[in-house]
Amino acid sequence: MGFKVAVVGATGNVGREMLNILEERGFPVSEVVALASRRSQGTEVSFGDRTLKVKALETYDFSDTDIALMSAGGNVSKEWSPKIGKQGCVVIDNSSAFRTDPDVPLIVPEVNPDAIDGFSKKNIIANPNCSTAQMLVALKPLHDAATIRRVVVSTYQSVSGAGKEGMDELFTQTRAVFVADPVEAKKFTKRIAFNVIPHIDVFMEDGTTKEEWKMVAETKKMLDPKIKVTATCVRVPVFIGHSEAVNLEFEKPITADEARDILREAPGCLVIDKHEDGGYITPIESAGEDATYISRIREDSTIDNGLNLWIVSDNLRKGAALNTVQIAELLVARRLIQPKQKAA
Ligand code: 11C
Repeated sequence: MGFKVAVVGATGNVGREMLNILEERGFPVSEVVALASRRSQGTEVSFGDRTLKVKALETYDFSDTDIALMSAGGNVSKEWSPKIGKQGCVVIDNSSAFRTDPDVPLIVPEVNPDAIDGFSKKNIIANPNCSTAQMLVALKPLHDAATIRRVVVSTYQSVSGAGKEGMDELFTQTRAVFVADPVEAKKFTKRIAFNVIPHIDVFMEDGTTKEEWKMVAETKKMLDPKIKVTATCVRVPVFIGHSEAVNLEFEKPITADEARDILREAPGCLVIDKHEDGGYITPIESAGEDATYISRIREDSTIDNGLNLWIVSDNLRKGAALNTVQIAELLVARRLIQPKQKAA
């Protein structure tokens, strides 16, 4: 049994990673189609040892395609996902366009797999923001054990979250600093090389940024609407891997040792927490890996039932492409989708 899968936005950071992960995990495909906007038509992308020529999204007929993995930005998704869904192709969308739509499930398979059942209303499933996804992989088992009341999170987000242009800007600015050329900021609002920027996505009316708002709204939708969340999202000069310092207040007592034992058994989590030099994870070690890493697990004695954690993951994988492919795997495992074209 194989599915016809289209990757929309196949030339971007996340689109390329989706193709890698489909191949690496042996997702049952009958055919893989790489799509992007008309101006990328003809570009070549890799799928395992094969080369795919990119086709134009605008002229592609989705009627015999089973699954579309979308990573083409919010505006493209708003226009195309409903049309693709109406053609009977299930869209798994990596943008923020449909995440808060009550008729669109927002899924991290380790967190809320059962919520996928409602997908057929629009044939769209949303993939969360990268910083929320990795945080919830770690928080879900702790919430089940001791009920989280409040989350205070500060993020340290890599430039790849802003796409290839973000990565190019860090590289170019770093080189410019070394050769004493003028440093130009285009993608980011201030210089990112040898700096940090407390601003990701647009500002909201109350002074938070949309990235911070997403962490609140998506946590409530996927984990528990009662949890209070406050976030500060910061861009740092790291190419791949988002890090998060998380302070948690629980309803019930939970020790650091108990949390460590729970997280060691939890799906998708890998605990690296030795109380010695280097006994913790940094983003550079998470790049190219699937796990959500948890380090620096310790009690916070300034509040009742408080814990601190350091959570790191590859934002292009668990934060985006991997989670999208895992959602597709969930659809298949639960027999919620059948290939349109039967094998000959
Ligand atoms: C960043 N988290 O690091 C963003 C990228 O809503 O899917 C993903 C934006 C989103 O810039």
